[in-house]
Amino acid sequence: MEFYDNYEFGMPLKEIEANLEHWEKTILGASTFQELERLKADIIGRSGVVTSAFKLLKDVSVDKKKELGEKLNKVKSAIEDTIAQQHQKLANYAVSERLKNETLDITLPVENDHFGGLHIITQALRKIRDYYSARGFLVLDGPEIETEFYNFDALNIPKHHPARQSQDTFYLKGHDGMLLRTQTSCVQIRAMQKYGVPLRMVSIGKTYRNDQLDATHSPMFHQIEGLVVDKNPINIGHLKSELRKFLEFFFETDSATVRFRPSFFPFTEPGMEFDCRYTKKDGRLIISSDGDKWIELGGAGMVHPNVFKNCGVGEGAYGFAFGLGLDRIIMLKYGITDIRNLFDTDQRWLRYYGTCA
Ligand code: FA5
Repeated sequence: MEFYDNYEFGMPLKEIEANLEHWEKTILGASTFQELERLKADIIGRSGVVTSAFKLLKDVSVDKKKELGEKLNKVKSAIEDTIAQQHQKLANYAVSERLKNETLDITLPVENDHFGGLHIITQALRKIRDYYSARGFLVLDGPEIETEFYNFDALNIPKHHPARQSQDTFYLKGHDGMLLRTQTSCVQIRAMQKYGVPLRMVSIGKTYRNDQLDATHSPMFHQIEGLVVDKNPINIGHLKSELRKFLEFFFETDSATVRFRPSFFPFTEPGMEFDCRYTKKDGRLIISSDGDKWIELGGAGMVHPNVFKNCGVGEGAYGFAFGLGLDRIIMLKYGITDIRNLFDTDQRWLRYYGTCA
């Protein structure tokens, strides 16, 4: 059955194209950011009509795939442009309304005695930096605006990899090959180029992905990257023990159990994801070897030989790398169920988590 006329598996392309004008009109009529976000999610979001149509392309004959893919991409970029246009219009309107109505009486007395403090992300980030620094790791920063070489090529991520598409990566308009880094793994490459082997480093910082904002995903989030390389053999046992020690430190427990599951990252061989045992108590998650459940925490693996080659590290190097989402482990530790809370400015919430003094 042809995708073009296939009504059984969602909205067919013909109907998508016919709907474009209507969608554009609706978008240009959106009067709030929420309405705009909802339209974006419904049309080009993760489960949006257009995204679902893209997924159907895999069942289409090869020669049709190119033609239909191009048509769908045209619709998608028209929708993206219209959303951006309306977003700008709403933003301009909001600013001018605010300026019209805003008056500030600086003679009013201060109503409370709360002063700013460190956000829990900053607190966690500093604690983790201190932990690794005390254990002899270099704590390194890397640029958030990266090149395709450091974010993808040097990490052995091939040109056709889906993560490279603009659906996942924010590219910088007018700056060919420049992007907002999607992972802190690029700092591994910079570090090996600069310091060579042996090397023990971590890097913690902001990363960006074109992900729809929801309870567990944010377009900007933080990652922790670790790398240990040496000329002497290093094996998966070292990796497991390193992760266990870190989890015991971060979750303030003296018994964490780590388990590996095979997974694929182009820059590791073998690659794996790691889980940790836990139990739930009073709505909070307690990491413990006695736990009856497993929670997934991040990705890891032995450094792929191509990565060593791409960094100019000679033969005979061994090493492991790991990566975790900092926001996610903070959420687990404090029982926070929505990542958006981390980026809100609700004073009551911030005070509860010890962020305001
Ligand atoms: C990576 O990014 C790999 N660089 C990790 C790695 C490093 C593997 C070294 C092997 C060796 P992944 O795409 O799975 O892997 O992301 C790692 C973590 O980032 C996830 O487990 C998750 O906790 C977090 N994460 C990913 N996307 C988001 C998002 N949109 N919002 C919040 N956290 C996210």
